[in-house]
Amino acid sequence: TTDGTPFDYTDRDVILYNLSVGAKRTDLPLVYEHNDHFQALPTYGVIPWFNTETPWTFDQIVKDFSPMMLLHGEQYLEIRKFPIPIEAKTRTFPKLIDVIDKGNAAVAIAGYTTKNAETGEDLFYNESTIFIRGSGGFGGSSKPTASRPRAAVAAYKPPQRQPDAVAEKKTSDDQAALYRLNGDRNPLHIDPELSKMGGFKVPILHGLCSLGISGKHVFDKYGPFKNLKVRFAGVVLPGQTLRTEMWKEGNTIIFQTTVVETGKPAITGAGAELLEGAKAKL
Ligand code: HDC
Repeated sequence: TTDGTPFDYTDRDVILYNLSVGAKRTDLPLVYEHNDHFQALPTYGVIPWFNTETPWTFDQIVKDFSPMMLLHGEQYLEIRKFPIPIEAKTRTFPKLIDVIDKGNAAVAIAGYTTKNAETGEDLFYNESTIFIRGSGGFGGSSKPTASRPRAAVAAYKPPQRQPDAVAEKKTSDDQAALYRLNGDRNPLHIDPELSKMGGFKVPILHGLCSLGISGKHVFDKYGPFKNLKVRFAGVVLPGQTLRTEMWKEGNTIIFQTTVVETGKPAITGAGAELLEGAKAKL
């Protein structure tokens, strides 16, 4: 609707989110609402837009759409208000940006502006790229046609040198079961029968969970960032270990995330621009 889709959250949602991307009970600013520095991780901004009603459906914009063939391809997040409120009533306004025909697959890109429902000010802006296997060949352009924010399409490439920082997190076997309580109840992440239909032997981890874990690695080392962009380059299974390699180039942290057990990439082409004047320590 033109009024946007409402999403209200409280400190409970913030704590659940922080825990679901790797915060520990000892990270008091992330898990304890009475801590003086209680805060949402910057990547909490990928939560309020998620269940936004759109004036389009995938059936209308691509061929032979099947929900189990849909994968999260890329995500761009911009945090437009600091500090992130620890509770808020929000409304999100969607727009379809581009639909690309990759032959076998279709790629759909949409943008979502999340506003504070009470003040009208922008809180977050997201651009989500969805990769739909088997839905290409509808006669669309094979290259992007829309103009997009610079940081959303930046070609982040790690420099040749060794990473400036590395962090690892072993996900739990129950990681996706926990993460879905943030709002993405896609059965691909919990239901073995349906994930098999999508081509996966076991339910896979949410792309946005890997984004949150990697984003926390960047945050732990370098502090808050004003935007972040990733490509989900390979599937992650709950229980696997994610290793984030980071390079600081000026005000930008370029990073990539690998599945330690297999050596395969999970996140590539990723970067975050740091919030100026912010400090690394919680
Ligand atoms: O990269 C492959 C892959 O498997 N990636 C991992 C996907 C993943 O695990 N995502 C997270 C889990 S799914 C999820 O969380 C769903 C969630 O519940 C719902 C999300 C959103 C809901 C929103 C509601 C509105 C794969 C399969 C994506 C691509 O691999 P290949 O088919 O081998 O492709 P490749 O031959 O490498 O490239 C073909 C063309 O596609 C482009 N491309 C590749 N990976 C891309 C991508 N585009 C966008 N995102 C990606 N991740 C390539 O550039 C190439 O294009 P071109 O031919 O023009 O160079």
